[in-house]
Formats: sequence, C-alpha cells, structure tokens
Amino acid sequence: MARGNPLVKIPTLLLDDGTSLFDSPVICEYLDQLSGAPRLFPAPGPARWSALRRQALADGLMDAAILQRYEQTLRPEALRWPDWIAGQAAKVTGALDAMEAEAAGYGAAFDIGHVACACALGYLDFRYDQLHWRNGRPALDAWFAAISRRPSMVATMPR
Ligand SMILES: N[C@@H](CCC(=O)N[C@@H](CS)C(=O)NCC(=O)O)C(=O)O
Repeated sequence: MARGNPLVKIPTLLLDDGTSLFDSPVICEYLDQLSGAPRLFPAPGPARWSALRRQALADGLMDAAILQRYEQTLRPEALRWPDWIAGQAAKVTGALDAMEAEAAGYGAAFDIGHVACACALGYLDFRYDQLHWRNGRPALDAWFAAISRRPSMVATMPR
C-alpha cells in the first residue's frame, strides 16, 4: 500500500496504468465519472458545493471517530490523553448535530454527501453503538432508516 500512497492509508485505488488514487473523496469522484454520466457528484454550482460540504462533514466525523479508536486501542494506555479523546468526541457530536439540523431536508436525494453521511452513521452503529447517536436526533434517525433500505446500502452495511 505504501507504494501507491505515501500516506500509507486505505482506501488507495491502484489503476491498471500503474498510477494510484487516494483518498476516498478522490476515488469516489473517479468511480462516478467512469460511467460518463456522473450521478453522485453534481456539476459545479450550488448543488455541488452542498454535496461536497456534506461529504466533508461526514469525512470529518469519520476522521475524529477513527482517531479516537486508534488512541483507545493502539496507543499504550499510559500515553493516552483523555482531553484529546474528548475533543475528538466533541467533533463527532458536532457533526451529528449538524446532520440532524439538515436531515429533514435530505429527502430522497442521494448524492456523494448523502452517501458519506450514511457511511459514517453505519460506521458508528458498527463501532460506537454505545454512543447511541440516534438519541435526540429523530430526523437523522428517520433519514438513515429510510436510506438504509436502498439495495446499495443493504449490500455494503458494515457487519
Ligand atoms: N480521509 C481519508 C481517511 C483515510 C483513513 O484514515 N484511513 C485509515 C483506515 S482505518 C488508515 O488507513 N489509517 C492508517 C494510518 O493512519 O496510518 C479517506 O477518506 O480516505
């Protein structure tokens, strides 16, 4: 993996021509344009900025959730820093609250921002069930329940 990504992170996509793409937002946009008619990334304009903002919000939630997990599972216990962990947890809470404030407007739309939010919520169910993110967030709960019935979501839900 280090060969394809000097940051040594997944996901990294190795292309047939030997080049590589990272990180996940770049890989998603590449895959979306392969069809010739991108469906997840709107053309430049307000819809695109809104979708990319949502994607960045969900990516930021994921970064904060994963960094906390590294701190709590990989770092030697004596070196762990509770204040830093609390700071990352606050970012997750802030991102969830922002999603809750917007979720009623998500409707049935499904752009890259909705994909990223849904993936982040699926990850929280998988690794952070003790967080109970649904508590106090009825709009986000209802949206995620509905979006989770899409075949693509059913096929890829982390288990
Ligand atoms: N923003 C990046 C984050 C990628 C990321 O954090 N990947 C983790 C997966 S758990 C990783 O490879 N971590 C290894 C490391 O940080 O050394 C993306 O969405 O692709």
